[in-house]
Amino acid sequence: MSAEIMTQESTLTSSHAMQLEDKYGAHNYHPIPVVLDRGEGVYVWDLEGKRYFDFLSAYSAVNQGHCHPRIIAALTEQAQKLTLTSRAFYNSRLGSYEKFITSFFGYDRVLPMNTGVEGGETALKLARRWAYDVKKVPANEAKMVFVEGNFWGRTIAAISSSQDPSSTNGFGPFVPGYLIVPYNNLEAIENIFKSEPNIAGFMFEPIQGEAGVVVPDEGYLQGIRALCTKYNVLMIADEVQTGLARTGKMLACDHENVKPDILILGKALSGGVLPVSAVLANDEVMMTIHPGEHGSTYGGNPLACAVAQEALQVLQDEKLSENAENLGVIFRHEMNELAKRSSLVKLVRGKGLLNAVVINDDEHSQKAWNICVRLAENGLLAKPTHGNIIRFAPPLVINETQLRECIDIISSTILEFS
Ligand code: IF1
Repeated sequence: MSAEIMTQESTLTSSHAMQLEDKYGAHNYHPIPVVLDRGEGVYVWDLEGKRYFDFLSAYSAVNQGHCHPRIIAALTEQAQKLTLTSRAFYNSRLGSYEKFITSFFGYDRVLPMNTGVEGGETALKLARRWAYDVKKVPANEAKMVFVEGNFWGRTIAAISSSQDPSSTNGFGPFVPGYLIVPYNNLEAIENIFKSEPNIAGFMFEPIQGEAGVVVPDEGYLQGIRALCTKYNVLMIADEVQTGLARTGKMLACDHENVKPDILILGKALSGGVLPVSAVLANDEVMMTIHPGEHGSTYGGNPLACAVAQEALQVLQDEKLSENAENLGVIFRHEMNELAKRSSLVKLVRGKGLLNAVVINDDEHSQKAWNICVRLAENGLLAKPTHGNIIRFAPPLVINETQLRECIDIISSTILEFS
């Protein structure tokens, strides 16, 4: 690195870093004005050395905590040996990783990809191909059912199922063959399954993340499972955000003991170290795709395999589901106590350590944003979704002492605005 750049790197200030992003980067985000430079466990530090509790966890991608030593060790060891071969050849990590992850979640096979939305696209292609080859749906007639309020990424196929103008405006035309039903409504699902014979799959989030941590009624997941089985429709669980111990179980579907036909994982599958996603299914579905019909340059690369296997092992070894379950109960209880003292707290909802506080204000008001800016000043990072909903999702390695310190920060900050 040249002396000039080294000098620049060592004296870079947050305001300069923000100016650089503003001047040279696309304006496809509106970040909270904090420039993060280092992360360890539940903490991140900005360029001036100020420490924060991370209560967003990169949208549940660092469930194991920032820069987990075991995951970093797996990364650095593999990175010095072999990082990428493409799937034109076998590699020494993929088969053992595939055996590990299919056993871990109880499926016959896995199709390794990179991002969560690639996982969703893969599930969509698998469902359609299964519909034509197994369910015998007429060519190009396969339908997919999604739910209102869904979010599974930013590609054209993903936003084609969205009703959110900020996701869809100016990006049409959209993918055909999609049907939309209300979330948390089993009757609506049965009605559409009865009326439409060519449905390939029903894709849903067990808890809707981006919609604002929307938790469905008890029994919703079992109801979906029963209806998908009854009407021969693939149950496709998008656990990119809810999976991997976040909601207090290894998978959110585990809360109702249901097993989807296609499981989509991402985010924390790599512990926040590099993009890794995976689609799991049994042979009847997975073997409908043949050589050369799907994949990606990086899908199943040896570096991703090494990291993902260690990231999963860490979740299990450190009992992060149990920790999320136990600390989530404390968090929601204390937020409900806060609601008794502040009319700003309209509603508290979530499972495990995926929680949200609905601020009692118009969705378009700046209040939730201003609370998050103030939280940052008070040493805790969070960001609103859909205007007035603040998501609180710390790394699952957080301990009770740290959680209670964060509860104090959140409570005192919200009371400042009350
Ligand atoms: C951004 C939101 C969260 C997801 C679920 C698939 C994906 C996501 C349930 C796609 C991704 C990310 C996208 C990220 C911010 C974040 C997000 F606010 F955008 F909506 F978490 F709620 N399924 N969610 O939540 O995974 O392709 O991104 O790896 O776009 O800024 P991806």
